[in-house]
Amino acid sequence: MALNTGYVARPCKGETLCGDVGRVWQLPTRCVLALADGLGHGPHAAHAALLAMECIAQNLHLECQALFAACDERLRHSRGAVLAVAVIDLDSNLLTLGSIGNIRSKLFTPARNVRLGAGRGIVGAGFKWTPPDQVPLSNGDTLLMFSDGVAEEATVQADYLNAPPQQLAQDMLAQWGRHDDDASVLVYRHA
Ligand SMILES: [Mn+2]
Repeated sequence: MALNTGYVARPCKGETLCGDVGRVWQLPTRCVLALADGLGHGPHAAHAALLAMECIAQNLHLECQALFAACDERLRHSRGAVLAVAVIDLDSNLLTLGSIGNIRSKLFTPARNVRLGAGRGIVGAGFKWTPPDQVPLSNGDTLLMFSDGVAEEATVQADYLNAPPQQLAQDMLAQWGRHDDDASVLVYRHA
């Protein structure tokens, strides 16, 4: 993980493979973060989430909608997954956040906390596309993406937002994570 990102995932109790998978790609002018939660638990859930990551890795040049369409096609014969993808354009400082299903994405800035990503459905089972959110970022803004194995109301105290992203991810999981579902947290701090 790069210095300005953090990631942690743990399988639900009784499983060894985690059905939540997150990845970060640092490109010359963009940073791409993705978090997928394969339906259910165990190897089949992990397989679906890994297929999504593989598909994104091979299609990083695509626009958000086309990227989700490619993932939907790739996951057609899998369990399916919920998926959120954040693209940060490092020239324009613009965050584009596409999401299908219940990966939670929250942006913390000094002025406000914003919940992003409203698309419903399952990647691999077809879905009605919902246009991505677009938000300009300032230095220090922190994006948290987490699966439903972490409490929906999970939040970060303002005075804690400067903590290193990896520590933030670990502490979030420790404080808000459930043990009866796969749980994962992906953090990005804009710099
Ligand atoms: Mn889950």
